Amino acid sequence: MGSYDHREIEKKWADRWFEEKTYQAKDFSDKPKKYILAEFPYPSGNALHAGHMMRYTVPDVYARYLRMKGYNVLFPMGWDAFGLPAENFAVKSGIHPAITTKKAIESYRVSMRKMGYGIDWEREIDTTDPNYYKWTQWLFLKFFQQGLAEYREMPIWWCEQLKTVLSDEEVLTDKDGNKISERGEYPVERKLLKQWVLKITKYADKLLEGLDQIEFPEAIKSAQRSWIGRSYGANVSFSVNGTKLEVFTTRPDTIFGVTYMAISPESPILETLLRSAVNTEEVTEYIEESKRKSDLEKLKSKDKTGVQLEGVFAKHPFTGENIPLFVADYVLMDYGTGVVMGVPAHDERDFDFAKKLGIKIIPVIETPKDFEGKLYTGSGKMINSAEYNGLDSQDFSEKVIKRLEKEGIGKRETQYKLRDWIFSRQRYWGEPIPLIHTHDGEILSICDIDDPKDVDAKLPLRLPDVPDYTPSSDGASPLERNKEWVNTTDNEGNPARRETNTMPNWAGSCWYFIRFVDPKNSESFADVEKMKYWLPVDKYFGGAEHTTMHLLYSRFWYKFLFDQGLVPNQEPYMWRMNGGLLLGPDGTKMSKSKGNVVEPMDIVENYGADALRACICFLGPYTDTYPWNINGIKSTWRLMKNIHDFHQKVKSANAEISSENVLRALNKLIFNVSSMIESLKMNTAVSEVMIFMNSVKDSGEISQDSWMKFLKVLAPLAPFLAEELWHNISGQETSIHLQPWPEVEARYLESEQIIIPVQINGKVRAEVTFNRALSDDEVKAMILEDQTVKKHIGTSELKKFIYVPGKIANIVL
Ligand code: ANZ
Repeated sequence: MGSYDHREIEKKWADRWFEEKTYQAKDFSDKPKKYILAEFPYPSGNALHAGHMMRYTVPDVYARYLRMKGYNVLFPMGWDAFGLPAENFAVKSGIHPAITTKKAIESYRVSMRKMGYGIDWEREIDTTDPNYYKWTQWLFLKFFQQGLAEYREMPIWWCEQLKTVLSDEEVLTDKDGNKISERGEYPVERKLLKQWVLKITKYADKLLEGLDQIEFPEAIKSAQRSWIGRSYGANVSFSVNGTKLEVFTTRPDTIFGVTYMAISPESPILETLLRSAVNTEEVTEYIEESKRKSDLEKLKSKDKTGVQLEGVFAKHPFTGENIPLFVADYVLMDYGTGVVMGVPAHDERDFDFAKKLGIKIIPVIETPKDFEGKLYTGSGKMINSAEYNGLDSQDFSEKVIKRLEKEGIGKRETQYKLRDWIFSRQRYWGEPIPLIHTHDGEILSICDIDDPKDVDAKLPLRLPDVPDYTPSSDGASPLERNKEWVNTTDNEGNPARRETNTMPNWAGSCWYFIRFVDPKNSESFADVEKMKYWLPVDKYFGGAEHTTMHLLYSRFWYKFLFDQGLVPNQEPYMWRMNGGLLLGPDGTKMSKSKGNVVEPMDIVENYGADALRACICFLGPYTDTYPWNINGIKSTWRLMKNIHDFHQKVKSANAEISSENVLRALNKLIFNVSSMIESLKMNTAVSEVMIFMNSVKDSGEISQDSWMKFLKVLAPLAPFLAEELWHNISGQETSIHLQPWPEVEARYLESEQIIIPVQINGKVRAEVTFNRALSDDEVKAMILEDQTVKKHIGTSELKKFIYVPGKIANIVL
């Protein structure tokens, strides 16, 4: 062995792992399975970018560790390759997106291999591959068959520059309050267009309830909960000249405090009401003006605006009093009924509005004595509420609902903030929607999805290879121009037209984790038995930006498929962690214009992937955001070189046994690194390796056997170097990455005994003392055998057992 040459070592092993399929996951193996998933990338640009390094390195270290711990690990990778960025790049460069995408995928694949990710390459998938999107289309048709895909006129965000519809999530507000597209930052406007929607709202309750079954960080759960935004309340009818004006309220108890009603400027009711108003012109002007504002601006603005519909009044359902009507843009059309009963005494937005427009304010709930705010929005004793004075407001709320229902002027109601998901784009680079519009206006599937022969004959509906894929100036899909493709016939041979919209970016990623289980299946989207073996995903790593989009969309697909009996469980991902960002060396977001972009492949070339992996891990916990630090890579490169050079000393010294000091350091290393990787603290794992290397130099003799154990501990973090040295010293043919993880010898640990508190249903009920070196399963067995613990469990069913190594055990009954 010569000096440390990372280029030679890494090239050699990257190729061999690939040829030998070292990281192949085995279907139906007897070993316990672990499905570790890191969100697959969008292949654009030249190679992996810096952000990917964090996103994949930490999950890869974890997956490698689990493999050595004896699990049958599935760590797959693929390409989420349809969508806007590829298409925009194609439009700009004049190169067809199919070509640019293919090139990008190739370079991503190369850079992932260079990074040493332990991927099962046999399972690679590409969402733009017709063999893949055949099933994306089939799944869409399943939604269509079940009435969950609908063609509907929708108010949508339209971006003139991108010539496309954008979802709420893809629209941002700039510093001047204007709405802009997330991609490209172009202006966007509201338009009414016919769109395909998937009825995710039908799954709102299931999506909420499912959150209790899975281990997602509380921040992600609460973001999904508020995105879904379930509110309980009632719909109440107010009558206006004989017509009904219905409102949704979460506070029926404030009904006697209603002093005005406010209607959204977009409400269709206004057309009728305007006829009775005396100031039609003024109101119409206001309506026009409000079209130019975004929902967020209308809701958030402290400066509420509105105009009264003069000469028209609503009748209070209980008192019969006349209530003035206003058009006000803080009332949104697509929430509740688009009409609000104004209770300025107890609702902040109503209060601001009433103050501005001089509307009277009637408190109906007694303000508690110690209350200091300007406006009491809580519950309490009813006042100014006729015969109900003195009642508790929550009891009164129930009474109001009962009375409304009895009198037929209202009913209990639940509302959601979640909107149905617009599932079509007027763009070229996406999955074609496999539907036709018949000459008499019917919409039909192009195949019978329950007939395998028909499916095979008609799907995939290929994206035609068109020379001109630029968006049309009228907003129609570019496919519209391809008359040969568009004009088709129905089953009876009558002329029909193909649907020309394509699916959104998110379609392919809604089910890719299912396909990894059985990527080459041509008869179904995945084999049932394979799904039963591998699913759900055990650990899912990804980006925070996907909390309310991909992560919610794919849960929705999975729940729907479960209801159709097509997948084996109710939740796709048992556990989730969002990764932080890697910033430029200057601590700001990496961007080409700022010139602070770190190119991972340059670093791999200069310092090696092992050093880069260790450096990334060493930066800090996965969930945090850090600036890139060049000194970090220098020091991890030195670490690799030290290990490499020390290896040769160990080999030539050829010691029979290790000194006590070495054995103590080694066992501490094994113990600590195990628990650190298990709790995903790769940063401290790297520092343990550094500590070990420092101590072992002056700790006396180190045997080859001990050194090989050290190499195994190093393997997940620096897979290339560990492999090279392992083969050099062990004389074995089999990869180090397929060796068992070394066992801790407890007698060498400084403090052998540890005490672990045991929580049962949230309360500490016992403390159990055991040897540090026990495996997690042994610890579990010991805890469940403990007399005090047993007593508390009694005959209850054990729902969950969580053990945080070395810290705490949690039992849920
Ligand atoms: C009267 C009232 C009194 C209300 C009170 C609240 C407090 P969440 O909790 O977010 O679901 N609302 C209903 N539809 C609306 C719309 N389209 N645009 C804007 N606001 C709307 O909010 C429900 C409450 O928001 C409803 O209850 C209604 O005001 C308002 F002390 O009715 B409430």
